[in-house]
Amino acid sequence: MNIGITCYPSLGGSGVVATELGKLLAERGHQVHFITSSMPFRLGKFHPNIFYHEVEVSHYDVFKYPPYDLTLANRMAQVAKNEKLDVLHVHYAVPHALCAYLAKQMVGEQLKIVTTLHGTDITVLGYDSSLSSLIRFGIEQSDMVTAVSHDLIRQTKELLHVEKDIVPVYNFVDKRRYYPKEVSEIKRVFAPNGEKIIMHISNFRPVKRSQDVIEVFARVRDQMPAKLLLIGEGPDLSMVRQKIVEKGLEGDVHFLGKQEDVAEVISMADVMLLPSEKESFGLVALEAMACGVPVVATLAGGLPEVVLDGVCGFLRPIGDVAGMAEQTLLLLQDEELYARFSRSSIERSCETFCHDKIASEYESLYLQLINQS
Ligand code: GMT
Repeated sequence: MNIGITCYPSLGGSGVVATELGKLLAERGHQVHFITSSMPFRLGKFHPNIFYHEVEVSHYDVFKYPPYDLTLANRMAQVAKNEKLDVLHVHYAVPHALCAYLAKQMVGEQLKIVTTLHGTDITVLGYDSSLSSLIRFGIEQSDMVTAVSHDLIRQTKELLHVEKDIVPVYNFVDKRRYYPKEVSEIKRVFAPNGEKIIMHISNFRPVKRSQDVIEVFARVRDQMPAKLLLIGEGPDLSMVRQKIVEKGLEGDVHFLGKQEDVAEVISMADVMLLPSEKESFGLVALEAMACGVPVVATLAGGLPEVVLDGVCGFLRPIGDVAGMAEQTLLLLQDEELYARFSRSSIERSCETFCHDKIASEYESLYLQLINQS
């Protein structure tokens, strides 16, 4: 098949999933065309079946706002025609599903549009009355719509009153790259006396409730020696730094910024903390599980579909920092329980969220659409 993929190419779960999916489809012999504003950051090394088509926006003086969406739609139509795309798979409803709809009007019915909903396109933007009707339209006009969790499907239907069938397709993790790595030497750099390592990875946006990470860590740190590693960057990071100083935790917290080789970094952790308020899936939780790291998180969105409570980690109500601290301590202090959770996490990530399984699911959805016409 000839498959076009559009996503947000910078850091973020939806961009990671779209890029990794494209790479898997290329490995399976399909021709994959990325149509994005810049090179997706996880695209990596050359592959003969992967092509990159940059969307370059004109900056004419008459435009108060550069018309990115129109330029993207035009580029999608060009690539669809030139490369004879069978399917255009867009990740994120706005503006990608709408641009794809416009491209289809230019190219013709043979171009099948698959839209994958990732979360904030619905759970945040869906509340924005200046966008919600447009998001609904983009969803209804797609030939097929998938979402990364059952909870996201429920929320999409409730919030936007969408009638269309939405197919659940979970995110995946590539078990050839995500597994417990031997990192004892780098671990010693951050935890020289064998302290336990608690980790949080996010874009530090308000929905991640990163201040709760500090609250949980402070409670754990009161009971046992521990270090906190914070990975990623974002708007709440300065507030987090301030809170760390207020609590006198500077000596026990390390900021690692954005990281490329996440599997290696995650392998240093003993527990992954994800106290989010909204999380349609929680890719970071899955990546941690694949590396054998149990997750302590909230009962938010799709997280309970990923992290089985009491099996691969523990889930507490949003904001229950005392509960999350208690569960983290339980995991860190009971070796037998920890080993069991770690094993179950690896098993679940390899079975339910295996990269090959999910790539096959997308492949058969594309074929279903192509064969319908
Ligand atoms: O979490 C974010 O703020 C980034 C966002 C994105 O667009 O990449 O993540 C969303 O998509 C990921 C991939 O499907 C999911 O794992 C995240 O749970 C989801 N984020 C939210 O729902 C807040």
